[in-house]
Amino acid sequence: CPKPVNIPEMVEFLDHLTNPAPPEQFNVLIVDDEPELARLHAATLESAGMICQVVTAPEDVLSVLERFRADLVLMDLHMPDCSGQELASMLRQIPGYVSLPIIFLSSETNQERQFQALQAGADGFLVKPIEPRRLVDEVRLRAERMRTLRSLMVRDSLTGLFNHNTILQFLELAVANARRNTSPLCFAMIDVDHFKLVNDTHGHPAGDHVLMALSRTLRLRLRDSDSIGRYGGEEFAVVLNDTGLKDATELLDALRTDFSRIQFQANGQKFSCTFSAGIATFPNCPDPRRLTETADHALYNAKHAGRNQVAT
Ligand code: GH3
Ligand code: MG
Ligand code: MG
Ligand code: MG
Repeated sequence: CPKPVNIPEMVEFLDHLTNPAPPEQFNVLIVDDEPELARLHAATLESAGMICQVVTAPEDVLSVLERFRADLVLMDLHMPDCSGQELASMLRQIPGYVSLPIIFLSSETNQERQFQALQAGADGFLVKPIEPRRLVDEVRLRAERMRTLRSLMVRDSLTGLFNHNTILQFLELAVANARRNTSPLCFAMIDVDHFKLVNDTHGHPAGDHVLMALSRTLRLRLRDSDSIGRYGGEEFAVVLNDTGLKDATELLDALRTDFSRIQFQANGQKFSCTFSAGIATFPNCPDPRRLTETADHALYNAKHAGRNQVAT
C-alpha cells in the first residue's frame, strides 16, 4: 500500500472552493484492478455528465488524487497488492481527504466483510454487477450531499462569503505561497462604521441589507486570486495575493468610496454607510498571527482617527 504523504492540509479542499466545478459535474476517481470493468463504470458515469479518472494500480491513487480533484472515489475491495479497505483507511489519515466520499463497488456479498470494509471509513457499499442507472444515482446523491455539507462548513450563510475559519485557512495558505515565491501579500480587515446605530435607527433587516451590499462591493472589485471572508458580525477580511502595500491601500480606498456611495433605503428613509479598514503586509508581518494582529491594530487606529478611512 502507498504510504500517506504529507499533502499540505486543506490545500486540496481550498482549491475546490476557489475553482468550483459547474453544478452536477462531479469528478469521480475509479479504483479497480480490472481495467475493462473500470472503463465500463467510467463510461456509465461519463454518459451522465461526470468526469472520471481510472486507476488500476492502488499505489497510484495518491499521486493521481493530487492532480485530479475528486468529488468521490469509487473503490474496488479485492485488489492484488492492496485491498480497498487498506487504501480507504490510509486515505482517511490524510487531513485533505477526511471528508472525501468513498464508495466501495465490489463483488463481495458477505455482509460481515462488507461491514468491515465500511469500518475503514467508507461511505457506502455497492455490489457488482450494478445497474448503470443505480450507479449514477448513488454517486450523484453522495457527491451532491458532500458539496452541500462542505459549503455549509466553509461559508457564511448571510453573505455567501467564506466564514471566519476558512478565511484564516486561506491566509495561512497564502503566507506559505508568498514565502515560497518571495512575493508580497496583504491582509486587510474592514469594519462598518457605527453599525449598531444603523440597526437601531433602520432595523436589523436593513442592517443585513448593508452587510450583503458590502459583500457584493468587495466581490465586484477584488480579483479571483483574492479571498474574501466575513470575519465576524460587521467585520470582513480580505487576503490580497501578490499585492504590495501601495496597491492594497489604493484598492481598499476605492472600495471605501464605492461602498460610501451606495444609497440604502428603509421605511422610506434614505441613508448611506461607511467603513474603516486596517492593512498589514507580508513579509513585514512574517506570519498569519502577526498579520491579523497588525491589521486589527491598524483598524483600531482608523476608527480612532475618525472612521471612514484606511490605515496601515
Ligand atoms: P464602530 O464604528 O466602532 O465599529 O461601531 P459599531 O456600532 O459598528 O460597532 P459595535 O461593535 O458597537 O456594533 C456592531 C453591531 O453589529 C452590533 C451587532 O448587533 C451588529 N451585528 C452583528 N452581526 C449582525 C448581523 O448579522 N446583522 C445585523 N443586522 N447586525 C449585526
Ligand atoms: Mg478486483
Ligand atoms: Mg463597526
Ligand atoms: Mg466591529
